[in-house]
Amino acid sequence: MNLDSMLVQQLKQARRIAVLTGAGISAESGVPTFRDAQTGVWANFDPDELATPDAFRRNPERVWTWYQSRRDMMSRVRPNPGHFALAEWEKRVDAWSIATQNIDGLHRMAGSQRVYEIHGNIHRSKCFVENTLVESWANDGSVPPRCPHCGGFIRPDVVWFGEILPQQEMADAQEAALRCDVYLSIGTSAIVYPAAGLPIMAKQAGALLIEINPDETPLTVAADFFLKGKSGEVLPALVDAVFDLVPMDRAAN
Ligand code: BJW
Repeated sequence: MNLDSMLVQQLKQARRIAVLTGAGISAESGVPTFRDAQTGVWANFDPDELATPDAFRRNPERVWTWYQSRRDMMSRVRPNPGHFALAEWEKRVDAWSIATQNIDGLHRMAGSQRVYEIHGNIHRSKCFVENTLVESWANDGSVPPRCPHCGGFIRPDVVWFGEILPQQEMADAQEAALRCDVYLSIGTSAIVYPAAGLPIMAKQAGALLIEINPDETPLTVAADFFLKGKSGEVLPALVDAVFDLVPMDRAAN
């Protein structure tokens, strides 16, 4: 892969790196993105019917069942070379964090340590009434299951449209954006806010902004470097170039 030597030099000097990831980084693991015209989740399902608090109030059984099938699918997928490259990069810089919009848990599974899950995690559940995490519940056939504490419905611990993002995770993600030398936006269409504001925040605070995506996004005009391609191919090549690795070195670690 042809990588700009100026870019590689700047990345070699970077001490503080912050990352935003979106569905695209998990695409090569087999998790569908949201806005692909053919295979995207929202090409086949209406977010107003499935991914808002009102949708859950209107039809909790449908929403729970839909998330259950996505949870089953996400339980079977594994990290891809893009996730592993980021985990490798984290070990080699002073300050590093990933703010991910993904709910699949694949960054942690790949070994990344500092991960802010700003849209939640599908493998966790919480009470719709009390908004507290629920670890286990009676298997009495109720769909959705009921909170053992208050009897309210249990829902997936993900962030739906119109909902506030988890405050601590978002505050940490914002701080990382404001303090980094380099900000990487990877595999996101950069249209869902407030996540999409993070790369711009970083750029305005003086960071070098790099975008990795097969397609241009609204962020591309602001990026200092746009690396067109799949993250599972671009990221391993980038890590190899920045740390003078041959692919075997990375695989061996
Ligand atoms: C590859 C690849 C490969 C493919 N390698 N790349 C300001 C302005 C306008 C609107 C708003 C605003 N502030 C708030 C809003 C409303 C709303 C919003 O942003 N709407 C937009 C659609 C306009 N935001 C919210 O409601 C948020 N809450 C909020 O702001 O609260 C405060 C508030 C409340 C009320 C009023 C005002 C303020 C919450 C947003 C929650 C988003 N939830 C979802 C669902 C999560 C659960 C689930 O999975 O079911 O999160 S929606 C969906 O979109 C999911 C994603 O995390 C999110 C972002 O999508 P992502 O990851 O970018 O995926 P795609 O598919 O869009 O893009 C994939 C990219 O990958 C593409 O570019 C491909 O090219 C690329 N790609 N293969 C690398 N191999």
